[in-house]
Amino acid sequence: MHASLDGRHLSGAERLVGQTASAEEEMLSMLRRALDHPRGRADRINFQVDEIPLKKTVSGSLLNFSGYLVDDWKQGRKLACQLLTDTGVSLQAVSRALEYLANGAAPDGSSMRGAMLIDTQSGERLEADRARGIRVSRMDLTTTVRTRLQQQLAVLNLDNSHVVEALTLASKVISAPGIIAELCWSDDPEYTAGYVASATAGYQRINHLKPAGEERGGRAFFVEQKTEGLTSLIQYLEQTPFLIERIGEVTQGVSWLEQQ
Ligand code: WAQ
Ligand code: MG
Repeated sequence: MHASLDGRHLSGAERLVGQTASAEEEMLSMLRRALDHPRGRADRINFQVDEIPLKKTVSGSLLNFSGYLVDDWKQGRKLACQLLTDTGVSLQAVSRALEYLANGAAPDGSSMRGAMLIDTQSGERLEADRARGIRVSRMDLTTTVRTRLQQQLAVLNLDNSHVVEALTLASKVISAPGIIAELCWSDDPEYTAGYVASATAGYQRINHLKPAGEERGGRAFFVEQKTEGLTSLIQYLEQTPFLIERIGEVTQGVSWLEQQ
């Protein structure tokens, strides 16, 4: 589902469902979501429905979820830098990614619609279109995993759609061959949280990665460049259905004490 208001993107959502009845139900709830959006009532709502053969669907697992609490976004970015370099991404690549995201990674200085693809060593940007970027799509949680995850997040007071969707997206991204880590923060002006994700450390939430009121947000996927090229990686991220059938651990945030 994609909803807009006055020609501007308002809300989007997607589901992988097993039966016609569930598709109907999900479409209704997406319709309501678009009409009751906190930023206004959508004046255009598009639905697209694709049949997906079960044998083409990859079965996935949720990343483990943990978090750090920092006092402000400057600390948050230092922490993100540390977590990313811990995964083997070069300092140069991290610095570049942070700078692009902070300044708006699209050519006009706004947020991109999708993600940057960044070489883990050189920090070079590899995505062909710097306004669109890479759009990760076709991922979802089974109903059982969704319910369980929401219960676990509710205990931490974190059961909101930002967290559930970001954890789902990051779980697909990190499952992709060649991707070492992801950095993300929201483009929602009042939502200051973001995360660093990797296969080894899981989804590490950071409560502040930007100042409140800031509209620029985005995502950077750090990729190890292999000779086989990026076409199949991009195809996987954008097209391959990924259904998360196994839950990860969910643990409470700890405060981060800067060591310098
Ligand atoms: N694929 C790739 N990039 C995307 C996608 C996608 N499907 N959707 C959004 N982006 C990019 C785009 O540049 C957006 O501007 C940016 O990511 C942020 O998107 O509390 O809310 O949907 O643990 O605003 C993370 C923290 C919240 C959640 C992320 O992202 C938590 C968030 P948003
Ligand atoms: Mg947003």
